[in-house]
Amino acid sequence: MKVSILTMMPDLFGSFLNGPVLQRAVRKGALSVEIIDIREYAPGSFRHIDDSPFGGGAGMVMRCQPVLDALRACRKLNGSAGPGDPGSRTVILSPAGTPYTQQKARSYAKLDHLILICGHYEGMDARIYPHADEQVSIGDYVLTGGELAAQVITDSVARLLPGSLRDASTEEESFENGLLEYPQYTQPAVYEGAAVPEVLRSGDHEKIRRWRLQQSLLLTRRVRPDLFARHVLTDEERRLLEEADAGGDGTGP
Ligand code: 6GU
Repeated sequence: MKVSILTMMPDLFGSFLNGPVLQRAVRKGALSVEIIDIREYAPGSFRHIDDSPFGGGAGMVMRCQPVLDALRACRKLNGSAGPGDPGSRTVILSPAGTPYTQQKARSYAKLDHLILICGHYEGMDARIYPHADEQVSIGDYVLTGGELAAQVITDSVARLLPGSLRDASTEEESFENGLLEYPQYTQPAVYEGAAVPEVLRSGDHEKIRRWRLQQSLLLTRRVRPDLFARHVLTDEERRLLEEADAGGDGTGP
């Protein structure tokens, strides 16, 4: 797939593009990333891409013309159509967007072309938004611009592409089943008096599976009650929780 990132700050992407997951996906031919400098679409000697808002107020607003000319050029170059095109999606990054989730990452990973538009300043001219499919936010805090959000999204999509990761480990990790991931341990078996749970050294794969699932459930209930409330418990999961609440460790019969 191709990810096109429209930004006024192309320099912020240098080291990001050279990171291991992206490089691996690019080498495997699963991904290409293109950075488009919106400023190159602002004509004239000032090349101003922002202006003061109608109606007054502080700050600057991104102008329609440079953003939309950059978007149209990007679509033409990649053979993508506008909103509603099933193979491509145009996303404006904004703290006022809908929350970004693993589910969205999975749906973006199926696209041929993902276009990310980085917002800046106090926002964009409202006439830009209908040219995109959606607005997305990466969390309830305000960033100076959408560039970090574009990197977050590109990273989370790239690692889902076939061949990006060394092993096929994306199915068991946090969020994929609606739960946080269980705790992991490696050598040594005892570090500064802290021992690895005995069950993990038992070699009993079924016991280990149950213990991990139980730990996932307990962790999610404790630190993410919102996720836990949305999770539909299987019979086994209900049993494992009851057992834990009664003092068991998930390794019983
Ligand atoms: Cl996508 N952009 C900005 N500027 N701030 C954010 C955000 C995006 N998501 C959370 N905060």
